[in-house]
Amino acid sequence: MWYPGHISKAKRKIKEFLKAVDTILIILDARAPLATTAFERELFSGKKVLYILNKSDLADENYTNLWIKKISETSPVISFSKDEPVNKIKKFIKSFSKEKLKETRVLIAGVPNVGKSSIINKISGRKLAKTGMAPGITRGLQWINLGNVKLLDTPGILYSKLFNKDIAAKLLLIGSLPVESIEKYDIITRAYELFKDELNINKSFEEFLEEYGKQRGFISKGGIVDFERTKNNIFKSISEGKFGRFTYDKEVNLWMQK
Ligand SMILES: Nc1nc2c(ncn2[C@@H]2O[C@H](COP(=O)(O)OP(=O)(O)OP(=O)(O)O)[C@@H](O)[C@H]2O)c(=O)[nH]1
Ligand SMILES: [Mg+2]
Repeated sequence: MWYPGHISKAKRKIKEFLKAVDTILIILDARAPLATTAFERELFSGKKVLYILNKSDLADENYTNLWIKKISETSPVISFSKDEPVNKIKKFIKSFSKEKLKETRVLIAGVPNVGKSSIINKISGRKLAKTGMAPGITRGLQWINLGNVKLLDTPGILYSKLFNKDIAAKLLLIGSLPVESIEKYDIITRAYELFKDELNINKSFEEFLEEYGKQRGFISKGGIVDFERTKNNIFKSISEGKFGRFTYDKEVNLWMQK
């Protein structure tokens, strides 16, 4: 499974910086609030933890509301998307800072590609952190000053081994695992199953690939569909919401506050 070296380095760095932070802002993807907790949240035990269900523009609104209700039983949480006014996050962070006048240091954590750096940029009103469509964009830790709030952007982290096929499939569907890195075909087919259930598609993965590849003109030299290119394009498009708004984690009762 995809686990580039910068992730283990990032975990070591996060541990080092923990002493210097008061609050952890965990960014989850609203489409998969459970799968996007697939990292060592125990790193943050003893700290004040806030949650943001991000990319809510790509999730099913009814489920987002259910998730907010569930998570708020144990932790402060809001939903967010890049088109919403950033004041929502600023107010949220400030309402949990210990003393209004003192400096608050907030570490932003989450799996790859959930929008951590985009949030930092929105809050600061400047493009201070690099963002991008692929997971693994942020490589080092970076402090961003916002008056008396200091924010620490961190690279996306993940468990080093993802044993659970469903979790891996959901992370693929939301773009937290690069499709090119998935070698296990059963993860791809599981992801397709989850996706096909949302759209009520009645085709096998092979049929779907064939048809989509032809439509898009992804044809190799011999005149046959380029399955690799088609597959990569499909999963990228799904993760960017081009097929619609879906929530893959539906069982809110599985939420457990660690
Ligand atoms: N639709 C949608 N896309 C978003 C939102 N927030 C961020 N994105 C997009 O998601 C992609 C990843 O954003 P980043 O901010 O780089 O994510 P990150 O969590 O910092 O990623 P890593 O540094 O790789 O861990 C970019 O293409 C963003 O434009 C959102 O609310 N809605
Ligand atoms: Mg980043």
